[in-house]
Amino acid sequence: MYWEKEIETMPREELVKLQEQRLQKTLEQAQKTAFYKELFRKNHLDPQKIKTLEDLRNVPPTTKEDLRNHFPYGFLAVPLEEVVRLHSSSGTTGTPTVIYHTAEDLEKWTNQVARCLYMVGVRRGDVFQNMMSYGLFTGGLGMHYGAERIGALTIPIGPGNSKRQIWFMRNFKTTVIHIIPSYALLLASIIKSEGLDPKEDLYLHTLLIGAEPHSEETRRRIEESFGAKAYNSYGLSEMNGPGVAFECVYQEGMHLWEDYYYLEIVNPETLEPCPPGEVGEILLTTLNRDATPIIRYRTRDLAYYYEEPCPCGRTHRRISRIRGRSDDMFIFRGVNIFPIQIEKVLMNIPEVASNYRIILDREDFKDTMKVEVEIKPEFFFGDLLKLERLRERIKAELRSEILVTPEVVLVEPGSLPVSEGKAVRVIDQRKM
Ligand code: ADP
Ligand code: K
Repeated sequence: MYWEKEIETMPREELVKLQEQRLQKTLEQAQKTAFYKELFRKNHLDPQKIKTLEDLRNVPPTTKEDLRNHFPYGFLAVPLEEVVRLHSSSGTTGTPTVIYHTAEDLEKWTNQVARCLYMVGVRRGDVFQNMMSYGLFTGGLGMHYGAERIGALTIPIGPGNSKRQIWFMRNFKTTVIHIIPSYALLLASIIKSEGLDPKEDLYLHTLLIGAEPHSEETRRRIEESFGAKAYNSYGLSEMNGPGVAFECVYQEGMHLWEDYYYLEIVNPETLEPCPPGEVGEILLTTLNRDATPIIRYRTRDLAYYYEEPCPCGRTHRRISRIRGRSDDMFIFRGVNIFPIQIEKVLMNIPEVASNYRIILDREDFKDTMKVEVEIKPEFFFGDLLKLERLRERIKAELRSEILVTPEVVLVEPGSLPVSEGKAVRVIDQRKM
């Protein structure tokens, strides 16, 4: 039932000791990076005096902006010859945030993912179809190696092309899939439209769902449609990717692997620690990685942690489902998007007036994005054909920035509501 019993069920006092030991290593590595060397100096911090996790609270948190501003090598702690792979966060263009891995880092990440999969019953003999995108996105390769480590037959099919997915699932008798929750519901409806019953005509026992927020109700619907178990999987590329926290078979919170990360949940305004049960921002410190140490990373993800031990016997603390984000990033079909990316594109197009809004919705289990754009009067009341070309151009430029194609609607100047306070740009009507 455990992949690594000793570590997974380690008494908490020992676990904390292990964390403190590994923190030393992280700080040592951090000192080799341009970014942290400067941060310690500026804040008069002597990393050798940071012994406990309490001391760590004196170190200012690291943000995504920091990672971006110190592109490409500001966070690199090993000689480039030791780096064997890099990954980068999805949905953000311009300067990416890059995470480097040594061979040993990858080995540890593989183990971390294997631990998650084993926990929910994936075994040798399973057929694992990975419907997450391969490439820079960590959901593909990250899960892939973990599944192979367990010995499951792993199919690196990637996302999309539902008919092909279904063909593979039927012909190779797929038992486990890794999938974005919104796509899981869509896939179930496509299976039904092919005249098949996802409960009877497939061989699935487990779905691993992650990369975007979803509710307990969505999970139940997924489980009912497929007649299989669905487990919540949380991760982010800055902290490796999948494998950061994962549900056990009790499906009540996700175990965050504390031998890999130091977990803090803080008030996003004051950065004061939150008590168990109170929602705050997740801050993570890497404890088991050499190439890219990151200290107190502001994930912007909101969740709370459980204090009670889990009946499964694992001692690593559980976090709740992600309740939302403390910034304005939204996640559309698994891709992270900041409204500012859309704004940047629109404001570069001379015909576009100053107001726009983004409407997210869900139709037939499929997420939709509509961008309504006010057009300057001299262009709006002109040639219809020109207007249609303008619409196509806006669509194409948005696509190249955010990597998904929204529906674009051009509207009369002054027709979109203006808010009195902070502009409301994103209207999210998707029920989680
Ligand atoms: P990934 O490549 O794993 O999507 P990214 O760094 O692109 O990693 O995106 C990570 C973000 O995706 C997280 O910070 C979080 O906002 C969101 N996310 C990932 N997994 C989940 C999950 N299980 N529930 C809710 N949100 C999630
Ligand atoms: K994501």
